Amino acid sequence: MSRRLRLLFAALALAALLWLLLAATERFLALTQRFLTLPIALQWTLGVLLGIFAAAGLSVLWWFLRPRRKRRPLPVPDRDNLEQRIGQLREHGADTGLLAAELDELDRRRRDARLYVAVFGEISTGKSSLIRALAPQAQLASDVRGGTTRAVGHYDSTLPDGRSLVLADVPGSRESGGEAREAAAREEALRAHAVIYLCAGDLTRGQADELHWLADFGKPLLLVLNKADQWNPAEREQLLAKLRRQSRDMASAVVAISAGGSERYQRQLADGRTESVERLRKPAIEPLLHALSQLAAPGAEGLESLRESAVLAGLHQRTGTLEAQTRAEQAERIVSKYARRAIVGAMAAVAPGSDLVIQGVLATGLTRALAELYGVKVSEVQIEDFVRQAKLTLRTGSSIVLAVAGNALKAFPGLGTLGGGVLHAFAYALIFDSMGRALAASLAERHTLDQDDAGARLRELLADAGSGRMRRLAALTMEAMQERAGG
Ligand SMILES: Nc1nc2c(ncn2[C@@H]2O[C@H](COP(=O)(O)OP(=O)(O)OP(=O)(O)O)[C@@H](O)[C@H]2O)c(=O)[nH]1
Ligand SMILES: [Mg+2]
Repeated sequence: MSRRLRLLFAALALAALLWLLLAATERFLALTQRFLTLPIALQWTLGVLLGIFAAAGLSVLWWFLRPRRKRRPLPVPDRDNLEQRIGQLREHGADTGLLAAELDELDRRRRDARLYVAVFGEISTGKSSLIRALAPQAQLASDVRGGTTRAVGHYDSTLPDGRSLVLADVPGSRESGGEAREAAAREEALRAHAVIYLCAGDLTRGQADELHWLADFGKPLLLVLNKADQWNPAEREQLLAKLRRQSRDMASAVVAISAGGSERYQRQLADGRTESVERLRKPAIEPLLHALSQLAAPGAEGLESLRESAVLAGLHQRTGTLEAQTRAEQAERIVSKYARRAIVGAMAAVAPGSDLVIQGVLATGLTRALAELYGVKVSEVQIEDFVRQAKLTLRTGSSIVLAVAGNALKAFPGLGTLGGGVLHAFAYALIFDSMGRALAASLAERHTLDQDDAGARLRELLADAGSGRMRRLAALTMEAMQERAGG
């Protein structure tokens, strides 16, 4: 758009605005005049109503613009309840060693009463270098290559105010393929009383997420910009201001430091040759020491309850994951058991070429067993409905199931040697496996027997001929048929 045209539009908009303003003023004056002519009683009523209206408007505005309260940490589970859940998992054969060890470590550190501070951040932000600056006697590896620190290490350090700390050096996060090390780093961060979050520039999306994650657990945090030597003072201030905005309500202080690290330079030798030398950069960490003193002021005991809450909240999540995994494994065993029974039933009752019909008793038993596993209450009517629906689905999907089974027979020649009826046997393995998996997934996600959801999953699974799945079902069919022949 040309400049002239833009000017014209601006002038027109201004004129329209002025006209609106005039009209509004005129209207306001006219209304005031009419208001004054009203009887006193009516003036009061109208005045009060207008007052209420204005107050309501203002409070809505305040609600939108009010300063946001501090982030609320995740709810903390009750320890007894957590121990009970872990005990139940153990009874079901789950490996709860790590969860129990976490609880032991929680108690050990409480008795120990030392102040733990974890240095956390992405790979190569200078965590190990910072610990070397804070604990000069410590032996730590650091390197330009990311992923230098492979395991959590603890180092004793003393602050200038005489307070002693245990610093935890952890593997850097967000290393590709380093998921297990990252999980170890996160667990250590939750175990510490406070966390120094190290970055070396403004926060990426992933780093901001990490910071939020720590803050959600109620961790006392310092956000520290390392490698400050790489920026000039103006850039550094700009970065710090941005980091303060990004970490509002989360970090109790944001400071810039230079942890040191090493640098290479070329040295001129007397004979004219040059050689490359590595030397340690001098650390400059005063602002951090100051912030750390303030953060550590309440001492290990003062920060213990926050630490305990964070560890328990972390354990609650890990227990939940293990519960889901254990239930999924149990569901798998149930599904296999019923699929096997369906195969055996098919061999006994189905003549080759006859239609596929879901064996009602088995389907009902499968549904009931899975509902019980997922703690979902289902009535007989609901189960009957589900089985009826599954039968209908199968009636229209029979040809697909038989086609999938036929292909499996070609893909696994071993199946063919089992003789007549194997096509139907495999079809029933596929049907019960699909029904069980559809139900289990739906129950796990919805916590109720949702016919539509389970039905949709069933239709999808009946047609799923993934090679891993086919191999598993072929093995199951073979096993069941051989067992039947043998026994
Ligand atoms: N310029 C500069 N470089 C630094 C500073 N601190 C550390 N470095 C360099 O950054 C690189 C990584 O340092 P490390 O201490 O290994 O970093 P880290 O966070 O422990 O790395 P991982 O253990 O791999 O996650 C090394 O090359 C250090 O020399 C600093 O203050 N300034
Ligand atoms: Mg390191």
